[in-house]
Amino acid sequence: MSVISRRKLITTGVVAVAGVAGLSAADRIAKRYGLIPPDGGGIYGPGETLTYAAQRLLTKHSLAREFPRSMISEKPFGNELAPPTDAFKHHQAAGFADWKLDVGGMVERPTAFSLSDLKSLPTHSQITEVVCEEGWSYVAEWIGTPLSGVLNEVGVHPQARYVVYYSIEPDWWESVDMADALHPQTFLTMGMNNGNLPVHFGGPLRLRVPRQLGYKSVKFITRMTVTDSMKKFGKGLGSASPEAGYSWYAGI
Ligand SMILES: Nc1nc2c(c(=O)[nH]1)N[C@H]1C(S)=C(S)[C@@H](COP(=O)(O)O)O[C@H]1N2
Ligand SMILES: [Mo]
Repeated sequence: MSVISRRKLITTGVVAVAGVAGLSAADRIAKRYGLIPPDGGGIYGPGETLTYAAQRLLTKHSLAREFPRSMISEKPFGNELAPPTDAFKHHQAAGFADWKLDVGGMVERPTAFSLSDLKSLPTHSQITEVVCEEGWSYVAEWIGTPLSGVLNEVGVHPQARYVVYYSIEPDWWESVDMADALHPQTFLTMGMNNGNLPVHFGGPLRLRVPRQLGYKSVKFITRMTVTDSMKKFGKGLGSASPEAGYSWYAGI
């Protein structure tokens, strides 16, 4: 597909969504509001852009559904036991006493947060659903601190557009845009269903991104980088998911 016709497809999507009369206006809007996702240039680019742009324009301030306590799943499905790496086993044996979340990149004050640092920040809880792209889901209570508070602590530069986050588990990394990073339901979680977050479910520290599919809720988080561009991360597509054929933006 030529560059021109791909651009037309992208902007046509935005026109349909925004109801704006004219491709050049839509093109300006898409650029101005950053509606082209990092993986928007791939073969599936136009589709990814339409989904992302549609969500961003229509649901900018929406919340993921929260459930009553009575709907918490009795048998939530944790699809992994623990990362089979020595680094993780050492932390586990030490009761995660030295677990750190390093936050750096485009911030005023790069900081390594211990779990007790994070626990001293305001604690919130949400009862939301984990939805796997493979078709299963469960509802649980997630307890933690909103990522926005941590980002305020470190002082994010105004040009920042994405937050990249890494698991201690090799090859598990993702990113979200600032709208999702600052979203009130995006939590660094350390608790689940009134207890500590079990290793099964990503303990001791998992980022919950309830407005997107389960794979954006990366387990065993150790590191975050704030950036204005995803070009220099991995293959430049925004995260490990598009490298494996899934879309970077996985809104639900
Ligand atoms: N580090 C890490 N994070 C991960 C995964 C993983 O294998 N490793 N699986 C992801 C996928 S595909 C899904 S659907 C959810 C599953 O969450 P659960 O185990 O709580 O059901 O975790 C996500 N986070
Ligand atoms: Mo998944």
